[in-house]
Amino acid sequence: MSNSKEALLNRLAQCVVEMEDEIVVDIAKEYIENDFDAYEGIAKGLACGMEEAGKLYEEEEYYIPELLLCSDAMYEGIDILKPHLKKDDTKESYKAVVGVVEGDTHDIGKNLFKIMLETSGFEVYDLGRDVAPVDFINKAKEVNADVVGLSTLMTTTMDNMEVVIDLLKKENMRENVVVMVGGGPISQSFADKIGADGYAYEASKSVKLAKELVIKKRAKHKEVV
Ligand code: B12
Repeated sequence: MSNSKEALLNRLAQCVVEMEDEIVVDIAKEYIENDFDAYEGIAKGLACGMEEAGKLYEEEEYYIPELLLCSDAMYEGIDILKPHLKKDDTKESYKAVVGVVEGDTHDIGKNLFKIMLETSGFEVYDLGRDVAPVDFINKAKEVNADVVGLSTLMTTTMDNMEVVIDLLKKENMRENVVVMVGGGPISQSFADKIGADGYAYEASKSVKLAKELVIKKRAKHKEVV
């Protein structure tokens, strides 16, 4: 079989869809041995496979057990690719607090967002899933975070993003942090409505934006001081 980059990316995605948690390790190793970019392997290979698995669930071809096996395969692949991610050697240090909002336990997208931030030079504090609003605030305060990244996959929990933003305002912290939001039901218009700073449809597209927003915020802060 061809081992072009495109072919290997397709096979990484296919392994996730087909729950191949052993073969995915071999393909990921082959991908790295060919000197292909690990970041793309995750974003354009494994993550695409997980998105495809999500579609099969919606079409009732897959059920919960299949989905969990798909995510196992995705994480096996990530374990091989992650050590090969090129770290951004920026001199600036950036800190992000990330988590899935209260009531929601879907964390695959949040985990991808976290990996993308880490490769881009962010120090990431991951609060996990089903996180109470006050926990975001406390952690952001403790580490002096530049970014608070909120994820949710459910329409029933998306309003908890606004609760976090309101709490940041109440604690006089809103001007100091960039709030990024994302996940299935989130859109740019929802992000605008709740007063978030940034939204991205895909985790891989969000990191450049996160950095730009932090740089802008820091510059604004300097002007004020
Ligand atoms: C996998 C999955 C599960 C897994 C979750 C495993 C895990 N550890 O995450 C399991 C099987 C456990 C599960 C459980 C449930 N699920 Co479910 N699940 C899904 C499914 C099929 C795929 C989600 C996924 O992982 N996609 C792949 C990832 C890579 O995509 P993503 O999360 O969207 O992330 C990408 C972007 O959104 C973005 N992103 C994500 N977060 C962030 C954050 C920031 C800051 C940024 C910038 C970007 C970003 O970047 C990511 C990569 O590009 C979706 C349907 C779907 N197609 O989305 C339903 C879905 C989300 N689930 C749903 C439901 C209802 C449930 C349950 C309530 C079912 C039940 N009756 O028990 C429970 C949840 C219980 C709870 N309270 O949390 C519904 C939600 C409906 C709604 N109200 O909106 C959905 C939409 C299915 C449906 N159509 O009914 N689920």
